[in-house]
Amino acid sequence: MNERLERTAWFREARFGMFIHWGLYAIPARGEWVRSVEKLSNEQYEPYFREFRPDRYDPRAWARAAKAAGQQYAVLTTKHHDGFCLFDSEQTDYKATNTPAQRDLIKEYVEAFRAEGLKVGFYYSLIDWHHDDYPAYGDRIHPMRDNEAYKDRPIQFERYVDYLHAQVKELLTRYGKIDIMWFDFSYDDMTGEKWRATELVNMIRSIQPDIMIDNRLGGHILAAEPEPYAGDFYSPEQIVPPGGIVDENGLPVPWEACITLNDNWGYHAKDHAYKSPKQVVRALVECVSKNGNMLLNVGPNARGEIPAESLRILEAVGEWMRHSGDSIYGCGASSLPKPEWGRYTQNGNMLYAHVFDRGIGPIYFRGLKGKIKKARLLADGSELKVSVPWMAEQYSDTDSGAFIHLAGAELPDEIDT
Ligand code: JFZ
Repeated sequence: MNERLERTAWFREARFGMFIHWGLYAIPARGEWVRSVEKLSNEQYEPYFREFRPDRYDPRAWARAAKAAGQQYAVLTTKHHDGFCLFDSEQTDYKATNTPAQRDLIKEYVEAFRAEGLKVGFYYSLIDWHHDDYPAYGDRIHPMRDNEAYKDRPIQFERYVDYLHAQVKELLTRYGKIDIMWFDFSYDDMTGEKWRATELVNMIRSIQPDIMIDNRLGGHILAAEPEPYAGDFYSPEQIVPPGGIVDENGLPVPWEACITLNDNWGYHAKDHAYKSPKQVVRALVECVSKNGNMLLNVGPNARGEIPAESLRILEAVGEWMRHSGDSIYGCGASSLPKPEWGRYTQNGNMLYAHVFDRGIGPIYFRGLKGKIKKARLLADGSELKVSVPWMAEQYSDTDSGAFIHLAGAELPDEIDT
């Protein structure tokens, strides 16, 4: 087993995590890109720093919600693109301890999630709209890119890279064992060694030898010989990759689809385009059926609470996970082709059939004639009748399939997968 597979072993078993986007942008409540999208100057964004008072911040409640949803790990934004730090960094004054919050919010997060038995990850933005030495012009993602005043501003980019390295070091030395480092993101020529990525990864591994790192420092994670900083897992965003993810040799690469519950990562007061619990469960099943994980996002509000709509979805997903989690944890792709009526996940010789399209009559299992030792309904453990087509021609049964009968079975009704 290579190092990447060793480091990600727990992660590939866990399959389901919570992504948390939280920062000053929760106050304007128009998503985490608000500063860029609306081209807000430092002066216009400044009030949020002075007003940040998350009086309802209770990371134990977040951790309990994650655990009850069946999530086994979490990743929180220690710093997003706006540069604001939720932790007590010595490298900047732009941090939670200098707001009315007056405390290190990362420390409390780590302690709370660990106490619930969840693995802990840090999101850290490579992009920084606040640092004086981050390029502000000629750069497609900076809020000030169209502002002439910023055009010839002299910057010393290496000072920013030093800052980034020093902050990562703080994050990985102060809070004990950290399980995931999630960098975001590289683009254009702002990638790889521009971040002094090999040096950065060597430093990270010297402090936290078992930590997993995502693939957004740049490099080619799918190459036969990836760069040392190419990452341990691939991070598709807002999509479940149709064919899973394989490298140039055709070998599976660990991956994690990050997915929002509505259409924003950061809190957005007017975005009610929430997915249904059923859609979320099916997306999770889809990920696992292709050897992947799902990192499901919540965007707590300015007072520090996960929105009620998000909590309701998490609860319903948790309900499903309680009776059907065995078809997720420790499972991966089946070697059988995708069935017409849904998805397979598999753990050893245990095959899980996720029936998305119940249709009428028994469910047909192509190619499995004589191979099903026993069939049970996962939700309640009750046995199900297995039969073989009695008039094979009638079903054009060239693949020698078998039927499993659901008639009379109590299917979980709320989310009928
Ligand atoms: C980034 C952030 O800009 C966003 O705010 C959020 O944090 C998300 C998880 O990550 O967005 C990206 C990053 C990379 C791609 C797309 C959106 N990409 O590579 O396609």
